[in-house]
This record gives sequence, C-alpha cells and structure tokens, in this order.
Amino acid sequence: MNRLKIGITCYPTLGGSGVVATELGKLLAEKGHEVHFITHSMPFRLGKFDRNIFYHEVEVNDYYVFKYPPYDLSLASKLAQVVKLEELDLLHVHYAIPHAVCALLAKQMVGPELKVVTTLHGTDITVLAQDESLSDLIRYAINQSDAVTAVSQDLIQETRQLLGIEKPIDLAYNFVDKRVYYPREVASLRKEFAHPDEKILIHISNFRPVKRVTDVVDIFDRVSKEVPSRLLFVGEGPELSKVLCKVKELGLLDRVTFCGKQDDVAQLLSLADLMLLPSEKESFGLVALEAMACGVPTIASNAGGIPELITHGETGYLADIGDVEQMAAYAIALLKDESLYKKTVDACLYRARYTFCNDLITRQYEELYYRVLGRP
Ligand code: GMT
Repeated sequence: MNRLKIGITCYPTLGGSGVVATELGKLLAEKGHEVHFITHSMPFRLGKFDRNIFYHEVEVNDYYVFKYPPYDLSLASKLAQVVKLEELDLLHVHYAIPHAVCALLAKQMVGPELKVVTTLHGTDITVLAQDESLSDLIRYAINQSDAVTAVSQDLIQETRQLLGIEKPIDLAYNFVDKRVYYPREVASLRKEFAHPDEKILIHISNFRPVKRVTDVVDIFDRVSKEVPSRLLFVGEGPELSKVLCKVKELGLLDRVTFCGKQDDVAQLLSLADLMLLPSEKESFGLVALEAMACGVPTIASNAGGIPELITHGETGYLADIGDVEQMAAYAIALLKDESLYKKTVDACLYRARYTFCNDLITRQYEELYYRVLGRP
C-alpha cells in the first residue's frame, strides 16, 4: 500500500459533515495512512488515541485592528504550515466555504504538488451558493480544487445548475461504520423510555428550520392517536423552544422526551422503532442512514438526496415536504403491520451494510486520492 499523508479540515463541532470527515479520517488512519486534522477545535467524534492521527489546532489572532478576527486567514496559514512541516500529500476539506478557499490559498503558498480534494455536503451549495456575494467564490473553490466530491447525485445536479459547474464531480455517499452502527441490545434501557406495548419514534437533528421539526410533532400527534407510542427528540438548536411549545399545546408532554445533545447515537437509535425526518432539504440525511444501520426505518420527505438513501416502500416511506398527514399514515401502517415492519427492518440492515458501508466508501476516497496524486 502507498501510505498517504492526509490533512483533513471540517467543521469539527457539529453536523453530519463533521461526523463524516472525522469517521473517514479514523478509517484512513486504521488503514495505515497518516491523518492530520487541522481544525479550530478537536473533532467531537475523534475518540480514542490512534498513532496515525494528529490534531493541529487553528488559533485565531485577535489583533486590535481587526474588527472581525480573521479565522479563514489563520486556517490558510496553519494549513500551509502543517503541510510543509508534516510533508502532507493532500488536503481533504469538507465544505467549499471557507475550507476549500483556505486550502487553495495554502496550495499557492506551498506549491502545485499539494493536491486539494473538496467535499460538498449541502448547505455550502443549497444555501450559500444562492447568495450572490459568495457564489463566485464557491465556483472558484470548486473549479480550482484538484477533485470535488458530493454526497448525493441530487447535490451534484444542484451544484451544476446553481453555479454552472462543468468539471466532473465524484459521487461519494455518506457512510456508517458497521462496527458502531448496528442494532444494540437495549432491552433493559428501553423499559426506562416506554411500556412494552408502546412504540418509540425518534427524531435527531440540529433543530434548524430546514429540519421542519414541528412537523415531527404533528406526525407524532396523529400516530399516537392510533398506536400507543412515545417520541424521543435528540439534539438541540434554534427551533427547540417552538417545538416545546407545540408539544405542550397538543398535550403531548407526557409522551415526549427531550434528550438534548447525545454522543452515543447508536444506542438511542436501537431503542427506536421509527425515525422521522421531514426536512425541507437534505442533501443526504446521514441520520437516516445511521438509523437504517441500527435496523430503524425512516419516514421522510421526498427532498434533496433522501430518495437516493431511502427506497420508498422498501427501507422506509417518503411523502411530499410538509405532508404530515401522509407521513403519519405511512408510520401507522408500518407500525401496525408486524410482517411488513420486519421485512422493512431486514431491508434497512441489508442496504446500510452493503450499499453505504465504511469499507466501500473509504476505498472510494483512497482511489480518488491516488488519482489526483497521479499514483497508481
Ligand atoms: O443540516 C445538517 O444536518 C448539518 C449539515 C452539516 O453541515 O453537517 O448536514 C449536511 O451534510 C450532511 C453530511 O454530508 C448530510 O447528511 C446532510 O443532509 C446535509 N444537510 C443538509 O443538506 C441540510
């Protein structure tokens, strides 16, 4: 094996992109590559010590003439320093803005032998590329990167459409580590959350408006009238208080648990019977994949890259954005039909294991690295 020295930059503290970047780094390190995380704080899923993993903290200089401390410049400068010091082969940056732009600046400082791989995760295109003050910069970042990947076909199309990008963009789906995400034995923990005859529905997100978390409450309200059930909310964010008000308003407080931010997501997912993901937009929907790998089907909106992950009628059900009636009907039908439910769970486990497994996607990224470096 040709051992690579890879620098990874991501948003380390939140979101699916940080999870994917960190898990990828860990898997590459396991395969013998040297991985350097260059971020403003320790990636939250980094976990235990590994001799192939290094962490370099970006410190921002709050010099008195700066109205806004220039994080982007500090990152670019740190990237160039680490590349030179550690003789890195390439930088793999997650998000075009600002990470790809910073990596390209570092490349100019270091020299053309440094390669830059950029992964697009969603909001860098679906939100930021719509902003005219940023779209030229994002287009530049994509066009100048040595390779670009996106987490769904839908995101590739949207990138092409919104920014008029013609260069090839590789599809690299999100993945889960099958050694972490599998149905856990949680029988005794389950007793703390629900009675034996009750079903558990779960929603995990950053509670941003794009997640439409109040739809989750509306769906649960309908489901709980037909099927004895409980709802677990995991995560927090700007819409949390609105969601809490709605739960109170509908008199559901005694059936809903707010768990806040949690680390051991696989454990919580294993408690659940059904995941709800009614997002307005989702370029992939990593949390639905994590659920799938734990044997939990998802009822979701037919938005963005979600249909590439969830096969309607096979590993879950999809309805139009905001159609809480239809989503609730799918949930009720699935929860009431034991043999359909069992078939759906089996399909979830199979699809997560064979289509979105860590070995497959890590290999795909490795091949991409060798390709941009011109190494066979
Ligand atoms: O909105 C989020 O869930 C956070 C965001 C992020 O930056 O981590 O998620 C985006 O990237 C994930 C990993 O590739 C995708 O699974 C999410 O679908 C995507 N979010 C959106 O497109 C809204």
